[in-house]
Amino acid sequence: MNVNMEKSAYENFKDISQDEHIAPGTALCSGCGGLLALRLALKVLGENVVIVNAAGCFTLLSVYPFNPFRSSWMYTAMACAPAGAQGIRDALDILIKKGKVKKEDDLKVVVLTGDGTANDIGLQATSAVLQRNLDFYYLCYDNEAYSNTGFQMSSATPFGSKTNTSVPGGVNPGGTAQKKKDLFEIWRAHKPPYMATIAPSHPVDLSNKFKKAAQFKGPKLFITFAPCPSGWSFDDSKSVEISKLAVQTGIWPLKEAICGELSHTVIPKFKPVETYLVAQERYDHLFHPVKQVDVIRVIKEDIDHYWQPYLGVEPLQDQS
Ligand SMILES: Cc1ncc(C[n+]2csc(CCOP(=O)(O)OP(=O)(O)O)c2C)c(N)n1
Ligand code: SF4
Repeated sequence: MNVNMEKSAYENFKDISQDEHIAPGTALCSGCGGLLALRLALKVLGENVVIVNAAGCFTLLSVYPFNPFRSSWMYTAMACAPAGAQGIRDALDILIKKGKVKKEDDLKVVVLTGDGTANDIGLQATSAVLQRNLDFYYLCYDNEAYSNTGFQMSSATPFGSKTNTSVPGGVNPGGTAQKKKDLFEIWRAHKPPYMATIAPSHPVDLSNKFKKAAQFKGPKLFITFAPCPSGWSFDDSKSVEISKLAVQTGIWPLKEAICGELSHTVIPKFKPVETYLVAQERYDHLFHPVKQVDVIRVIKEDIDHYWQPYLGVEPLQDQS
């Protein structure tokens, strides 16, 4: 496959379009990091888009009779957004073939889901469309829990954090005991043409990835870091700061895989991960009343284990 590796389309903030494809004043929380990522993504994708949105927080964007999008939008159950996308893609292809829709009026089909849908309840339908090589975008806003229903643990919830179903205390002072599922690698095993992780604090990186993805026919995955002031308990003005910390500490790698070939688009500064953890109340129990040294060490080791094969140095995080 020919990949256009020319000079990046976006070099700085000024290159990002001033056009807005989603209106302000929605029912989502102020400071929602996932919403910022969606807003930036739509600046690249444009108006000729149909969003297929599985049940979750973002379902509240379109509440009849109001709709903040310039584009089309369809609601599905958690389990079946990719199946909805398949139906829409097939219908568009048939209408274009019959001459009832002009080729230039074709729509990009974009599945929009939370991490609960992406990792758990909707995984089977996703695997099926990957195998069928459906031409679509998949944007998962990873707020690391089932937020819309009260912040319950999902399989994307990070080790050591607190959710309302993995409350620290008693025999489990460290909170969530399970490790986060690796959705990126699950997708990579299906060999889609384009996959990337993104973060709302890195809009130029995000924009370039959406631009690059447009060259590929087939499934295109985007997993965005999605700071959630309500569930993670931090001030809603701090979302971009927390997103930056996630990238700089190495806990949220910014990467892409083109036809399976992996590369990192930002090499972190490896700031101590504590700077990221202390900024959110969902990690308070790791520092008060007793510092959970063993849990913090595991979090640091996991960052090191992730990055060592690519950078070949150790330890990246101060293990003290
Ligand atoms: C099969 C099924 N189980 C449970 C629900 C209830 N439900 C609606 S939204 C939601 C949370 C979705 O979590 P996630 O995909 O992470 O998105 P977020 O809420 O974080 O935006 C749940 C559990 C549902 N709609 N369908
Ligand atoms: S609960 Fe979190 S993910 Fe949901 S709208 Fe609010 S900030 Fe966004």
